[in-house]
Amino acid sequence: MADLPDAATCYELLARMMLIRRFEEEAGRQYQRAKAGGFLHLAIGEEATIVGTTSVMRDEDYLIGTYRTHGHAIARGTDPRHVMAELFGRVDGTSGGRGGSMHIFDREHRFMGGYGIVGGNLPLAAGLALASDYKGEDAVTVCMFGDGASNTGNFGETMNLAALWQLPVFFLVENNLYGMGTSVERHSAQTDLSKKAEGYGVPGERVDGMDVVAVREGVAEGIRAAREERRPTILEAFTYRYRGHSAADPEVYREREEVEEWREKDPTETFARRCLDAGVLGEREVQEARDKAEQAVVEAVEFADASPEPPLDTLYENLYAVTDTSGWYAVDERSPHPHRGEREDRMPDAARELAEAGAAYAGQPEGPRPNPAGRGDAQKGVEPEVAGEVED
Ligand SMILES: Cc1ncc(C[n+]2csc(CCOP(=O)(O)OP(=O)(O)O)c2C)c(N)n1
Ligand SMILES: [Mg+2]
Repeated sequence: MADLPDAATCYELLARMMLIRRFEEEAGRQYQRAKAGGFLHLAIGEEATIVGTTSVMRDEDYLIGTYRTHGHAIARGTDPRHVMAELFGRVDGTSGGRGGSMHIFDREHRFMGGYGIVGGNLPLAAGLALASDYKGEDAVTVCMFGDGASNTGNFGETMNLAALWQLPVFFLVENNLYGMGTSVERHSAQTDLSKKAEGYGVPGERVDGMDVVAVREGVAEGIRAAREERRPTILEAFTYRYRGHSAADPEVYREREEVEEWREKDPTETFARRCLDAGVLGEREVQEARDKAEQAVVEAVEFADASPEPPLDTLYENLYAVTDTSGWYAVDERSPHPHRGEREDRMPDAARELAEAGAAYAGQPEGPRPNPAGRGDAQKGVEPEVAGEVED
């Protein structure tokens, strides 16, 4: 077992883990009260993996995660009040209340999100690392993702480029044994996830993700290799989420006994006990960390509750408009009524129209292809385009 660090560091690790635990419990409670909308994925049980990782990062380093990242942002230094306000959809949230639980983002603390697409953060992590390299910066990007995400195409593509371009990136798989309700044995042919990127040139190790000190040591080495040797590596941390995948999960895929077994390894309680037994922390300090966590979370809820909803007339702010006619611009121009092709009961008509137009065009000379969907005001409906007509 890895040695305990000094008392101040132990206190900090414990206090962070306790804060995240309390925050997550409260987030779950507020969700039940319908204060937070959308989806809610809690990381209760995964605190040692989160805090162990961030505790050895420099301020200049980047962290990028998944949709289970309230704790990651807090561990990185984001004010819990702003995280809670984001869950509540309020203006003082980290994304002005626009992102919600899955899209916590804090550029100041270099926490780069918060992504709902499983595995979607992996190529972005490589991009961040490439940017650091390009600019001659020392920063390392730490990319955290789940066991399920290791099955995505993004995983292989990212590992390949990370190794090929010797990017300053470090990967951490939060292996909580399940991707939603599917166990690792049922979703991954290679169950040793630390080996999964080896063929791409990214070697890996495994670590006890319930032991904050062990995670710290493993991550410190991975970050060092990335920073000093431009050598990306992967660390598989074994952890467990005590709650369901999201707030709505009947948990029929696992036995109560299994959850109980992992509860014995509770990362905050086992670490507190270890610090006490070693005489590194006293009962008073442990209680103080608990009390401070409680206070911070009470304040976070009060703050979030007092923060206003974003005004309705700001609805179209902060959206991308890639060209004149795409994205929000088109939405802005349209009425709220269902448009052609949007009503399910009329889908066959719209589909037939498009198919007929396509069939009519088949075998025609080369040239711009008519697009029936792009003609006129879609609301009023359009006549099917036929062969010979050319888009203007
Ligand atoms: C590309 C994509 N496919 C499927 C989903 C639906 N989905 C949401 S979470 C999840 C499980 C991911 O599991 P894992 O990567 O192990 O992360 P964990 O939830 O355990 O933290 C799936 C399949 C999604 N969000 N994105
Ligand atoms: Mg998982």
